[in-house]
Amino acid sequence: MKMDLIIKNIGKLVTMSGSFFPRVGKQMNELEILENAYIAVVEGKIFQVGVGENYKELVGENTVIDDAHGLLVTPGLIDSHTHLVHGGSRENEFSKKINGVPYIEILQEGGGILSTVNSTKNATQEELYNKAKKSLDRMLELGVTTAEEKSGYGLELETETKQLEVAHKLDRNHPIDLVHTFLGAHAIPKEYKGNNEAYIKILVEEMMPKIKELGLAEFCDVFCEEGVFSVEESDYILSKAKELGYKLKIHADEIVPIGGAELAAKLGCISADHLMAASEQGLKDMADKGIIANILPGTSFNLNKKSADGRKMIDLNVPVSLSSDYNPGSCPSENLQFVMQLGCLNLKMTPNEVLTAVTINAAHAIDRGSEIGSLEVGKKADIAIFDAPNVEYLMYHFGINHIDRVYKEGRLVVNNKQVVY
Ligand code: IZC
Ligand code: ZN
Repeated sequence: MKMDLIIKNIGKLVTMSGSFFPRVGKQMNELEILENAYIAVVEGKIFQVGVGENYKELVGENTVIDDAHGLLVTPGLIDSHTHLVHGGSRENEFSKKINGVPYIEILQEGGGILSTVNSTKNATQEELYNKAKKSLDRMLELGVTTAEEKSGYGLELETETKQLEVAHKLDRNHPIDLVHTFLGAHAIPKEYKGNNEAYIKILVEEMMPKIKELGLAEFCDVFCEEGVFSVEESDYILSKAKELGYKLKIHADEIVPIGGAELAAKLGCISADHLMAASEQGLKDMADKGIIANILPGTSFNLNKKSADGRKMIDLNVPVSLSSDYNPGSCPSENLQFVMQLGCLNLKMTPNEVLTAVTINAAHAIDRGSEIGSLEVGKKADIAIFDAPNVEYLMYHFGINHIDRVYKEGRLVVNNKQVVY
């Protein structure tokens, strides 16, 4: 069999192989790293991974050979928590935030998420598309080849649908693959202030079934937080979502420890996200059930809060993933590499653990563990080539983009740090 593409002369190749389940504990740090390696690709999938000169027999007339010149190669990065599609921005709240006004207080005054709800309602599909496309290009240039994206800036059917439709169109047209999440339970709309019950009724009885019927979202998520949706409300919404066939995610214990982690374990969510304030019991429950802790260190950094205790979670055998949480409020940055650097600097995770958290564990956090997240035979040839000698260097030299080039399903989509698709 002759290949479409062979990447040869790879200095260090992190395969993440052997990851049928999310990695936990020591497995997050113990990685297969091949030296003087190659990857052979046919029809967008990995055909062979090896070392030395064995690739030569796979070279045909039409094989493209890419010489990696000794660089570091990893699976394409996966950003498993973003609020990608939204209108406007919130720099008008920036000085308030710097002066210490809490995130939740800004929301309760009608700003925050509700301000982005207004901007998203007022934006056309085309405006939303162009803005989100710019963000996706940035992500791709940073090595991200798959991302999750959430609705949640409509809080009524028409705008939630508009957001998700834009995301589906981007998924079709942009090299980054998107996984879709319905987050109608992101805030109580201002028309329903003080009347949560009425909004939750519409959400559960009208919006969730319709979004499912239209095939617009695979996951359902809730912002479970004091002053937003309580544990009881989140339990009710997610239980209904499960009955409708959604897979579950939850924004849990970001600010106040109200039992979001415990609820995630009880319901069997695929991931619980944030967890800065999660209780030890909640984390133990998550470890027992194999629920992924999706930590968002960029948000803690931007809100000037202590990060979730990634080190402790790994030590408790909770599978950990890391994501950007890219959104216009608590984390206005698409930079997953910076998040990785914070994973080491603030969460005390090792560079290998961090890389696991943004590849194979992130793939499992969006239920794509059998397709992406590792460089193994039969998986998608989503490949990041870094201008770095080893994994440690990626985290140590912080604040810059280390990507040299990126392949998405065997197609060169970033070259010399710039999109070329
Ligand atoms: O727009 O503030 N935390 N939701 C929950 C967000 C952050 C997004 C936002
Ligand atoms: Zn979020």
